[in-house]
Amino acid sequence: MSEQTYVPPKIWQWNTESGGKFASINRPTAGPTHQADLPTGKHPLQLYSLATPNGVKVTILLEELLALGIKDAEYDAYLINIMEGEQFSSGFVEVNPNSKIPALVDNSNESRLPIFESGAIMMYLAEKFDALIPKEPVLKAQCLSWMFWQVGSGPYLGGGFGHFYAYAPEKFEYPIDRFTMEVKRQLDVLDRHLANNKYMCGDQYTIADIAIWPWYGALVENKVYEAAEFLQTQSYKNLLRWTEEIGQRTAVKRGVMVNRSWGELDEQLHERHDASDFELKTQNKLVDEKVTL
Ligand SMILES: N[C@@H](CCC(=O)N[C@@H](CS)C(=O)NCC(=O)O)C(=O)O
Repeated sequence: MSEQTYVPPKIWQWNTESGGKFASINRPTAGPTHQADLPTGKHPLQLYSLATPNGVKVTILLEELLALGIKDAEYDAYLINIMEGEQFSSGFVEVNPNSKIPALVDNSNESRLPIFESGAIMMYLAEKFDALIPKEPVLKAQCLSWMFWQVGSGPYLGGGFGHFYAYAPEKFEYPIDRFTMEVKRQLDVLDRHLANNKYMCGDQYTIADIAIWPWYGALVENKVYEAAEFLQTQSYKNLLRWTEEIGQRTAVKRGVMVNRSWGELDEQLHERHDASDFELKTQNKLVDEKVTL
């Protein structure tokens, strides 16, 4: 146990110096901080996002729908820089009062439809285009059980384990122990299920796989938090098999590039408006273009 014990005051005060990676954007109030409209492109679907695990759930799904030949799933994707506080603009808050990416606007209905929460966006798109979600009620219920498992479990991984292991200003044993225990339990849940199932819902690749892969696949492949050794993720063999298989899909490779603003330049597609952008508009191409102009 730590020698220093925090005694909460009678009334909590906002301490702007609390530190941690997200200290500059965290605040205890909602609502816009500044006036700025969101841009709008030519397609009915407008996505405002960033290529974090929650963001790529939606871009992978949209790329999978397009790969199935569903042309109406064409979309414009705009980058929201959360470290610069763009999720607090008046335009973004109007679409998502919770100020978190991803947020989607569908202009194809009679009136403009803003949707937020990655799970709600995924269900909406899968049902709208009648794809990647089972039609039959029993299978659909099983699929949604796993999708909502991710929505409920993910915050223990990201906001709990990831925050205290990788982002907190100091390492504290108690929260790291608590969330490591929970995350290892979750990895075991997935590993046991995938021992007898090709995908999360049996033989069918669905939105449940697309919701779970960006978080748990990235964790076991050491792409988030640099915690693979600490968590001994190589021991979850079935989860690794599933992670690798999904990572090979063309739509998944495309989806993870959209709204990505870090890493290799040829893997960053800041905005996506057309399928050709993957070949023509990645950051390495845009940088080359500037050099030759
Ligand atoms: N439950 C939400 C979580 C979304 C979320 O946490 N988004 C993060 C990035 S992964 C974000 O926008 N953070 C900005 C902030 O907290 O100000 C969902 O699944 O859509």
